[in-house]
Amino acid sequence: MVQAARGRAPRHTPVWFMRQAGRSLPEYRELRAGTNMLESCATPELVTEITLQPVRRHNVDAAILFSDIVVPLKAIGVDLDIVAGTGPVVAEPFSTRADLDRLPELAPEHVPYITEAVSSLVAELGPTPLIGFSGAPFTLASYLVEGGPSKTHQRTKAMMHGDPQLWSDLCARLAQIAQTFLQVQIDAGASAVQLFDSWVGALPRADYLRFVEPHSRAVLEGVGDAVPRIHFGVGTGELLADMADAGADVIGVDFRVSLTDAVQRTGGRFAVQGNLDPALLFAPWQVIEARVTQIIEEGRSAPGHIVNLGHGVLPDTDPTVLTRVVDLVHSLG
Ligand code: 1CP
Repeated sequence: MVQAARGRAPRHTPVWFMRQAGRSLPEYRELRAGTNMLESCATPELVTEITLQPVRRHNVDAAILFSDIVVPLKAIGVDLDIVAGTGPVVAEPFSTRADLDRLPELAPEHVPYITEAVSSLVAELGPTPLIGFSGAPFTLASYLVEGGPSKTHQRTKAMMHGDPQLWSDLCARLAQIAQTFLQVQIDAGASAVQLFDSWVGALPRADYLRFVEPHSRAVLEGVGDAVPRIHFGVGTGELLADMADAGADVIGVDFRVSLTDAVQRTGGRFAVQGNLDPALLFAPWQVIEARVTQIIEEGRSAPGHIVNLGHGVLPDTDPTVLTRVVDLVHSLG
């Protein structure tokens, strides 16, 4: 996985799945029963076991730390919870300059359980790389400003355009938090990192360049190139070149853009990750097989290709299908 991310030719095309740990696995549901999500994320033994489950079961080529993008926000004292079936919910959404006072800088001491979980995982995983991650400033800001998941991002866009200085100061603080959160995971032994700007596809390109790119760049350039950096968003076909240029080594591609187009749009200079539609895992096997084969073919035009979904595993996915996809990718060489 790391070889592919660096644009070198690995022995075989690597594969892992966003949200590979989680509700699609019965062993996860069993382990999580009775423990709330944020509590689980702060318990290194649970994090370690949940992170390892999909590696054991599917034989994927990378583990991703079991955590959440709001974990560092909770760690610095933001009053938020992860509500089952909804996602992150912020008790008092951010709207004014005074709210910045509720967002102190993140220090490694705020997240000792992350250092502990990553260190224990690196020891357990042996040669399998561990991917660390963080939410990107825009996606984190969206949860803080909207107060929870949003389809329209209306309050976020209103702040961005209505008070650009406040927006910029908020994102600069979130960039510090994201960079530190990634650095903690790198320092503890993560082999790669992924910056999730899941919802930034909601923006037109001009707004991305003006209001978001400088902050995401600060995060990616801030962590440097000690480990490969994957930059991912959903619905970002129009932003791929800019997201790649923001300081990524690998560009995450959702399922709306073909890998051929993604490679062309990023000038053939970046490794790509993706782009199987998670919903397609519910289709007959022949359909999945044909699509995976095509994605691997198209990925050969990039300097490196990591097979993944275009977004996270859907909760009611049959996990045996995921294992079959891994076997197929490995058999295709
Ligand atoms: O296996 C893995 O991929 C590691 C675990 C992981 C990751 C990478 C979780 C566990 N969350 C995340 C990142 C994350 N969290 C993202 C970026 C990835 C993406 O786009 O999917 C985002 C947007 C969130 C926010 C979030 N947390 C949501 C989405 C809500 C929305 O806005 O639509 C949800 C549902 C959560 C809760 C969550 N995070 C993770 C799990 C297993 C769960 C479900 C917890 C539960 O309810 O029991």
